[in-house]
Amino acid sequence: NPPDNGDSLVLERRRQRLQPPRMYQVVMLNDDFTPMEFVIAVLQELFGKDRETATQIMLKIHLDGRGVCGVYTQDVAATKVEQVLQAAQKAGHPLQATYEPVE
Ligand code: NFA
Repeated sequence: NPPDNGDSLVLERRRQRLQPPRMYQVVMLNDDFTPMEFVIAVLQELFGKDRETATQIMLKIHLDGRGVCGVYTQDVAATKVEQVLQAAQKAGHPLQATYEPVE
């Protein structure tokens, strides 16, 4: 990593032209207690899915144990995970989410 002087901004600009930033997928995990309707609502409200797509993703998570909710830059992915965990905690559900780099 370059030192944090003015040149680092130049190097970052160069990196941005050469390759896009690494992307991260937000992954939601199944559990036995969170209501299906709560998961659908989270997918619609926090991830911008329509009801049909949200239902498909929820069922995928329910059947496979995990599913991708969206793909974002790292800072946005981290914020989405925080928002899911906060909404789940507030509602008293054990819903879990994380994020991981896209291959
Ligand atoms: N498995 C949960 C149920 O049967 C539904 C669920 C789906 C939970 C996706 C978490 C994630 N109520």
